[in-house]
Amino acid sequence: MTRCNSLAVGLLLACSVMTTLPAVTADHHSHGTVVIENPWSRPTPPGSPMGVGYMTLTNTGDSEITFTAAETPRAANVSIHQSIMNDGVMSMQPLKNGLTIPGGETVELKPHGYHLMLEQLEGPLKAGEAVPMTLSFDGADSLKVELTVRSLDGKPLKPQEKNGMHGHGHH
Ligand SMILES: [Cu+2]
Repeated sequence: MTRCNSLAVGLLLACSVMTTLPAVTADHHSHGTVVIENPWSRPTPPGSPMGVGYMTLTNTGDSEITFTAAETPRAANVSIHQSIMNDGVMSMQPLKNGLTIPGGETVELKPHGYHLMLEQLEGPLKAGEAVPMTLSFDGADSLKVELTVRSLDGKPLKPQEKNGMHGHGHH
């Protein structure tokens, strides 16, 4: 008898929770949350039209989101690319439909994998510089990040190898 009563109470509670939840969480389901870690780039040689962008994206929400686009004042266009190994040759292609990140999952943009392509650079990317970028998503709010331009070998910054510049102070 007591068992029946507690079961009935439990069902009642479950019902009342279920009827109130959708209204409360509607906003959370339509807007996932993305956490960006370690956004970085590489320096580019003078005259090079292309730069790269890497970062780790974590979808902390419970619904799928899609990383659709990125833009920066430092380049005319930014594409999301995928590197593919084909017969020992690395090539890359744009992800036309963006990069989908399931709820709770992390996707890493890194060398030889997914990456951002900064096209038609306004000028060379220099080691130590911060490149502002806006990331756009389907299913989440857009985000502003800054890509740290690392030294070419990815190690902490150190003085560049001098190239024919030893001697007197003037050039
Ligand atoms: Cu690329």
